[in-house]
Amino acid sequence: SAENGSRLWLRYSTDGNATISCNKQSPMLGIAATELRRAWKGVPVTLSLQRNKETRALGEEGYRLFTSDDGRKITITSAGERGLLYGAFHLLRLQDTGTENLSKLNIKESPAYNLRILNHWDNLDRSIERGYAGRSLWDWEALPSTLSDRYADYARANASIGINGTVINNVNASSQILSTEYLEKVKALADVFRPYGIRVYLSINFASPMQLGGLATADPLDKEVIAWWKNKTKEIYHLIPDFGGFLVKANSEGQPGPCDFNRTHAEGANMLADAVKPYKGIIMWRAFVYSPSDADRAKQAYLEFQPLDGQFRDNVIVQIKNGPVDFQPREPYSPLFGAMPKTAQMVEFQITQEYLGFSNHLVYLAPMWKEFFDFVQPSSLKAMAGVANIGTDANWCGHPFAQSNWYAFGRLAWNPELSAEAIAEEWLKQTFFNEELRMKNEEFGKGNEERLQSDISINSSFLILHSSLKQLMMQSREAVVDYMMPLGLHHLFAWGHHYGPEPWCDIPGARPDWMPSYYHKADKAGIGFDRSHTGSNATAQYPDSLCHLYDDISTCPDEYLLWFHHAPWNHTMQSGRTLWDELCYRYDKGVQQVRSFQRIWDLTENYIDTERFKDVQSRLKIQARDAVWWKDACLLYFMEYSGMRIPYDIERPI
Ligand code: GCW
Repeated sequence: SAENGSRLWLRYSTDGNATISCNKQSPMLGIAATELRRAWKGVPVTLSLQRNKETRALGEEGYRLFTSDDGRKITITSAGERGLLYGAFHLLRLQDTGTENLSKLNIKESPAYNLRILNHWDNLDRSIERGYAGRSLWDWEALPSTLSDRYADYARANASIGINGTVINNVNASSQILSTEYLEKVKALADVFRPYGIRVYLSINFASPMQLGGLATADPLDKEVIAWWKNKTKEIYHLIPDFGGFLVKANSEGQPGPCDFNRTHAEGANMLADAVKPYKGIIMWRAFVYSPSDADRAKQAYLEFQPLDGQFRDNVIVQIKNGPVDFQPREPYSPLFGAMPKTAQMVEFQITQEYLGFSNHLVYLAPMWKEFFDFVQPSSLKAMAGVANIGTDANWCGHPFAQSNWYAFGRLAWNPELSAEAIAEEWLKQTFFNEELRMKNEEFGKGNEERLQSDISINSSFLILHSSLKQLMMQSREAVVDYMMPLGLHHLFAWGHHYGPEPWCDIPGARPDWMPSYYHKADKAGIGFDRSHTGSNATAQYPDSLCHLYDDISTCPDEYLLWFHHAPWNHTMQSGRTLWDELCYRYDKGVQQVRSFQRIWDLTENYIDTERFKDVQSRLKIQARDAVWWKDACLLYFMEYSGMRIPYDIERPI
């Protein structure tokens, strides 16, 4: 059945047997208590809403979770209802992962960010831009009168990992979303999400006053425009009193914005910020801007936004993608982070795998997000947003392992200090190796002692498999970098769909910055984009120490080499190989790794339900074929420039 994937990481059995009490009643506390009643098997638990010094210090969403001295009861206490909800899910997670001594709990938690937000690129016709898991969950036709069960399931899953906001429509926004008809539908969703601690936000089209309001302009300094937004905001808050605010993509990829009226991004953002201010709303203003111009695309967001530092209202947050180009398998971090000390900033990660093999490739993204935090101090950010990978597919995300990316996003937004490995471990235990499977494992063991003894692969058993799967997840991001775009290469994708390789793509008349050759710049002399001082000088946007490191070809780390330099084919790499040979080895390594993932996965057959086993197995086949496709396409193409041979110990192109 579709059961298996649909339960996400919340697979715990429903034979809870403990007494659960709560010192207050509310819809949210009711949810927290019900979760515990259903599944908690242990000493009584009390949910205690309490405002004292300790709970206030932990904040409305923080909590303390502790066992009494005699070990006979557990208390979760918080100053806010959401804290109790998160505490309840925390306790269930501990039970499900079996990682702690439940009789001696003393945990204090509070989130690193107050805003932990999913961005859905969902259109009103239920298509999803860059969505690979079916259609949009939001059934606009049936709303507001009919509510799908999945709305609450979605909210529950988010609450279990601490996500507390959702932007439900695409940043390429239809102004229709602000029509009264649609706002009533949005309200219906907000009402479902509210008891799970989730606020609704909307993406808006900057030209809405014209498109929807019939005004002649959308100039943010125009009186009528200002009044239009004020009225619209009032209408929204009347329907949804805890509405979160707006997300805006302006003057980017053809979207309207303040620059159309010769105003700055700050002027546009501030006008909206003033409209939502009385209701405590916020504006998330995206910095994803670039246009076909002489300036290197990687430099443009910085060039446009950095000079505006200090000009934004305090309820505006500039939302910046992790890298300076666009969600590539590996990018250096965007130098705009840290460059606007007087402006609130947040990071936008992409959970949906637009450039990472869609829902076909197994790629665990937490290592990539952690890499970003190697460069950007978590505390320098105000919030975290993730572009969702969720759709109507029975298993929500397409690939069963893509669920781990939704999970990891939530966990990191709660605590960016968690390691990618710890999160993988938690997720695996809850998703594949919970009680139900432990039992299956024991049963399998019973009649099969002999086989277990003799067959090494079976004998590798449950726990070893668990650690192999964790390794597989941990290696998966580096593998995709290797088979798609190693050594700092980027954007070699085929036109439009961003799935397969097309480094040779050349469409006459098309935007040059949408052509792979703009990025790889392969020629007889070498390959890579010179962003050093001899080229676009993008390196100068980085803080001094990194600027020097990246700018000098002899110190630039291999993984960013072709991002920052046009290197000669025989350039000596850190491994001692020539650039060309290293490129060949990396592509080959990526392919080999995916094959090793297949072998590891095949060992899980006896431990995992057939449905998910087969699903992952067949997707890994696609991934392995795609990896070969990438390797062959890129090496055969670049070989024409390098004029060098593919080393003999590497698999020949097919
Ligand atoms: O990653 C690119 C995508 C577009 C997307 C845009 C953006 C929503 O290819 O589909 O549009 O970025 O982030 O605005």
